[in-house]
Amino acid sequence: MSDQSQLNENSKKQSLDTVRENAEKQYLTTNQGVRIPHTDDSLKAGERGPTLLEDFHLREKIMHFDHERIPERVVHARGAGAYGYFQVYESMAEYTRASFLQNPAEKTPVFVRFSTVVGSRGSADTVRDVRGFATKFYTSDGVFDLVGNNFPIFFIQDAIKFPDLVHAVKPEPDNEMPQAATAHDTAWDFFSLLPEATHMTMWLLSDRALPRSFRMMEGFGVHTFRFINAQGRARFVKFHWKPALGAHSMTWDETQKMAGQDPDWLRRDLWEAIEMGDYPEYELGVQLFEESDEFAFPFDILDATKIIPEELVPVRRIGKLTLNRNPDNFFAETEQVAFHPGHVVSGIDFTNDPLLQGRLFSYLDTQLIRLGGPNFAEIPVNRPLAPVHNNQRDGYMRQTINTEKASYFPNSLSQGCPMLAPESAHGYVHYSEKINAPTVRTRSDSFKDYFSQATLFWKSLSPAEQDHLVAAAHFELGKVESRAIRERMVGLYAHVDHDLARRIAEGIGVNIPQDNPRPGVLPPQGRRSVERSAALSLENSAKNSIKSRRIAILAADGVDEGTIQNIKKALEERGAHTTLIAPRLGTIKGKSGQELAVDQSSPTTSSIMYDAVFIPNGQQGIDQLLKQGSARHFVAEAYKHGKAIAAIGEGIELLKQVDIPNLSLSGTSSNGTLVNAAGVITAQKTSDFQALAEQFAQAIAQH
Ligand code: HDD
Repeated sequence: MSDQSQLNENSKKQSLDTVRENAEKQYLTTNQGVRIPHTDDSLKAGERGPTLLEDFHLREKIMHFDHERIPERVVHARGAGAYGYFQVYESMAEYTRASFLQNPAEKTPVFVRFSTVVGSRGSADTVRDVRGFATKFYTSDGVFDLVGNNFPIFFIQDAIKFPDLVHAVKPEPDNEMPQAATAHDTAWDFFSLLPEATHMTMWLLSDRALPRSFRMMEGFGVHTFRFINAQGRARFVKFHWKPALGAHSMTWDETQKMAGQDPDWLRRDLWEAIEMGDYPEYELGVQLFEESDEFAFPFDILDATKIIPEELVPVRRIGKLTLNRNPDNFFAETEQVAFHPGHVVSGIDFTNDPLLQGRLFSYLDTQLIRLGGPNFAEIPVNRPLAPVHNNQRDGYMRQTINTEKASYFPNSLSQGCPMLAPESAHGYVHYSEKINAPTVRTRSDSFKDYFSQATLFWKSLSPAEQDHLVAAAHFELGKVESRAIRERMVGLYAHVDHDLARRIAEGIGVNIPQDNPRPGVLPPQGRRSVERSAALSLENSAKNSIKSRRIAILAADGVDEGTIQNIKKALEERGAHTTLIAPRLGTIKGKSGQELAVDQSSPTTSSIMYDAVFIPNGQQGIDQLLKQGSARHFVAEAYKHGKAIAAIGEGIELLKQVDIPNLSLSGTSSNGTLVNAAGVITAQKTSDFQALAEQFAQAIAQH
């Protein structure tokens, strides 16, 4: 039975204390606890003789090592996780009886795992891909898993197509290439033959597939679920995660370079942010609507390839997720965490979305092969905080020691326990939906409008986002060898928007097919719909803060240390982090002789790892930087990627030496600074520093 007062933010952490191990001041032992005095040589018959079978320490050490690996997840293999808590803003009792959505004073512990989908465990973080956003709520009524993505829709409408989808997008079977990429023939062959995937491919080609950070990424439950309140009344609900820092992306060029320079970029960003106390935050949003509105929209609410535009059903923000603790052990926690959309709690229920229904089957299966048996719920990270009592027994790696004689129900030997929980004791009662229908293997016509929402997405993007999407299509489809596949894809995009198809076709050597019948059906007329949706464009995302942004300060012996201290102070006061980059590690000497500690040497870092660049004054220092190709490259590359750049005094000289077309560096505004349209800010005089710092911060916030 649940007792909410027992749970708090630290409940999960405390529950893990019993299994945490720390070897500080302890002796080395075998797994049987036998102390070991020597672990560098095996037991031999003579110094140069054969190794002996009786060396149990050697045998055990090698045996364990030989079995360290488990199968990686068939999809979402690469990921990073963190613990935190969720807190609802006000009671949602009117809509749901879910215990963790009742009491604003209660903090429900959570574990979140972010992931890429296609790549294997060792692949790069910044590839073009969907990102997983899976949240495990350890509620007082049991575990609720919200297993979502950073896109609000999916490729396919029915789970039976999932193996086909994954086979198509994974590396090709003959040579296992390319890794973590959809830019190849089998992926686009499949998409080109499956019009229902067209909407999702547009998201995949958009900047959404290149998040700047897991902390700057939206999340979506994708399917329509149900909320059920204590009176048994149901409403439909769609789940959203809205990041406090807004949703932001990298450029394609940055992500490609990052895949080589720091393949762990997103994982590292999450880890470091938590270590530095920049706790990632996301608001939980819900789109709630009445059951009577099931057929109010021009699309089917059971079709996972459709969004419900926020203009039709607004997103109500109902609570906040805060991630504040990194795991202690990647394998034990992040690798062994097992999510399942079927892990729901009283007050949350499913709908007949055929993609969701298939998922309910799949996730338990996959844990059996991945984690080696049916007892994976006993792995510490997976254990609910709500008590577990049932008649399930045995199996590989069973941890629980059940002490009752009876492991069946009904029984009298254990006084009928564990006893059945009525609804009043938070027993999970399934929503009772009346179904009277023939058995069919078919797709409802209401799922067959494949293009309207792809058009909505395209029209809602800003011109710059549209350009990026077209460029991404040139890359992805440019890698497709089969001309017929490229042509079919352009044929599908022609049904989304003719201009889009024409622009894509131009870059991939094909024409829009002449004979191009539109597959599917047109949407029903006269229902509530929208032409554009502001929430679909990243340009409308929050741009009011530079919190946790990374700013590079380029420096060398002879720069003005006063300016460096001032810019560090000005940016750090606003929550950003600065990195002093110099030609070598150690310290540099400022123009007044003061020593400054160098954070990174130029060979070990690059502009793609920063959100903005600052170039200080100080003639000698700038002269030194000018001699360095790497400093010029740093600034030129930052400019190319649209980063904010600020230079003061002699620092402007470095900007002038960088080949930046059409960049005017002459003239000043009334406050002494010059703000260039492309986010370059300069001030000739150090007395104008304050105005420069203010404008620099504003430019960084614009992303
Ligand atoms: Fe899935 C993992 C999200 C459709 C079968 N999925 C997985 C993860 C996420 C999603 C975030 C990683 C969880 C973790 O971090 O451990 N999946 C989705 C979303 C979908 C979706 C948002 C559509 C709306 N998935 C989907 C379908 C099927 C699966 C239709 C099968 C019928 N998914 C799996 C899986 C995985 C998985 C094979 C691999 C590892 C795992 O489950 O634990 O069972």
